[in-house]
Amino acid sequence: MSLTVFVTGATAGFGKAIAERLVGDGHRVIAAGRRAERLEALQAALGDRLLPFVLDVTDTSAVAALPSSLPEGWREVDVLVNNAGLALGLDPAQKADLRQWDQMVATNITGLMHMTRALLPAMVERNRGHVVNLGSIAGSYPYPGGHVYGGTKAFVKQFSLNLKADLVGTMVRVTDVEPGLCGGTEFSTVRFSGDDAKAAAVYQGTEPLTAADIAETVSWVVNLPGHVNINRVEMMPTCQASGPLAIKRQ
Ligand code: NDP
Ligand code: 8X3
Repeated sequence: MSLTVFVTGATAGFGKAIAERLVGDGHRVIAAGRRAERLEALQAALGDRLLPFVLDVTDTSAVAALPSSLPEGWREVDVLVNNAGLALGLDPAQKADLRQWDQMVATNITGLMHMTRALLPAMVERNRGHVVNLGSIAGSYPYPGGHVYGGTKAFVKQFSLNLKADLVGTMVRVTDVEPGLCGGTEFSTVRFSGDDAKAAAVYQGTEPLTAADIAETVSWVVNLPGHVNINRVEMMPTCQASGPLAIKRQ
């Protein structure tokens, strides 16, 4: 069955790989993001089963106008992949930039929340749908400098579980995909404000997850039969593990 899938943050990284994979699976994808030229390039590569849609998820009016602002034939969204998100900075909380905290909350929490609220009612009405959220291991395990980023992903995890509680009795599914270290995306370049050397050092000497691994997971959860709901998928590269609790000894 061919689904209509709305992917936020499809101009790079996971979102782009998810769009490519789902079009390859035979679905239609609304690829959203702020960089129009990237979306147009994606359509040029993938064809008419991909609709480029310029959207900033922090623009609450533009998000509230969904799904009516979509072109005719694209308004019945079966699957929403809330992927747009970012981490900014790695300084300790006492030195962090408050504007960066606000931007992470606006994107990773408010944007995801508003996108869901805009598209969920029609899914419930049709008694068919799926919300796939991009959480992170940072939502379960703390690390120095993770403060607000980890907090936003803890929100994504709990929001996903709570959505599921509200949707029991409908055929609308909810999944939180929670990856760990993943290379080859713009995530660390964005986190370190364009400092490519600092970004590359994050992955040095590791074999991290790839965007294709995440896309395969999203493809798996979306293409399962409708009665199967994968609640959470926590995934790490084999070279990563959760660390011990910190103890400062005298
Ligand atoms: P990238 O930086 O490569 O991609 C992020 C995407 O989000 C871009 O397409 C960007 O598009 C989009 N985006 C950012 N802000 C907005 C906004 N306000 N409105 C619309 N789109 C926006 O990151 P990844 O692909 O690595 O990460 C994707 C998701 O996965 C994020 O939620 C991230 O937190 C999460 N994640 C990443 C991990 C990793 O190690 N890479 C691990 C675990 C989770 P544009 O700038 O064009 O708008
Ligand atoms: C991205 C993974 O460990 O950099 O969510 O927070 S991490």
